[in-house]
Amino acid sequence: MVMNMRMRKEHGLIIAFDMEDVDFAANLAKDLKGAEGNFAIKIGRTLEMQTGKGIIAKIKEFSDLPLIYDGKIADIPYISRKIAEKAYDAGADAVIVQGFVGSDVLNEIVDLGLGDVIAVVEMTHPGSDEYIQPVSEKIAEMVEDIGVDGVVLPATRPERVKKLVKIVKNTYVISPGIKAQGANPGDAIVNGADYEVVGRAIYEADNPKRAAEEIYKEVIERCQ
Ligand code: NUP
Repeated sequence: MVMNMRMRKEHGLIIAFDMEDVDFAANLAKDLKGAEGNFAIKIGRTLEMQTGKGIIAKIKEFSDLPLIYDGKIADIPYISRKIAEKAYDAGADAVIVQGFVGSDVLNEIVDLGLGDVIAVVEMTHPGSDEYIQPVSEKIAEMVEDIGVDGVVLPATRPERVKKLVKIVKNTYVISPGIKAQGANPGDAIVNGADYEVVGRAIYEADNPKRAAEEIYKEVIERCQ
C-alpha cells in the first residue's frame, strides 16, 4: 500500500507523463527520483491506456514523487466517483476533474476524502475561449466554495491566471501550456500560480532529466 502525499501550495514543476512507451516512462520516473528541484508527476490517459491503472502504482513507486492522475474526469457523479476511486486506489495522490460538470460531481469526489482533488477552471487551448472562458470565473467561485485542493489555470493566458488566482485563494494552482503550447517557463508562476506543468518539452528532450532540472531552475529564477 503506497502512502498518500498531499500537495502543498509551493513552487514546483509537474512533469506530464503523456508518452506511450511504458519502459521509457518507468526509466524517467527512476531518473527523476534523484533530480534537483521540487517535482511532481502527472499521468495522462495516453500513458494509462497502454497498461491500465497499474502504471500509476509503478510510476509512483519508481519516482517517489507526488502523483496526479489526469483523467480529466467529466461524467455523472456516480461514474466520476468510480473513476476517482480506482485512481486513488492505484496510488494517485490527486485526481484532475473538470470543473464545468458542476458541483455535484466535485462534491462526490471531495467527499471520498481519499486524496487531493484538482479542478480544471480554464483550459490552455484556443477552443477554451468558446465555451469555458465565459463561465470560468463562476467555475472558480464554485470550486473555491466546495474546497477543492487545487485548480488548473492556463499558462498560455497569464492575464487569466492573474485574474482567477484572486478567486481561488485557498487552493494551489497548477498551470500547463509551457513551451510546447507557447508559454514561457515562469509565465504562470509570476502571475500567482504555484506549479507549472511541462510535458513534451521534457519527455521529448534528448536528456529528459536534465531538461526537467533546467526548466525548473528557469521557473524558480523568474520568481526571484
Ligand atoms: O488546460 C489544460 N491544458 C493542458 O495542456 C489542462 C491540462 N491538464 N493540460 C495537460 O497538461 C495536458 O493534458 C498535458 O498532459 C499537459 C501539457 O503537456 P505539454 O503541452 O507540455 O506537452
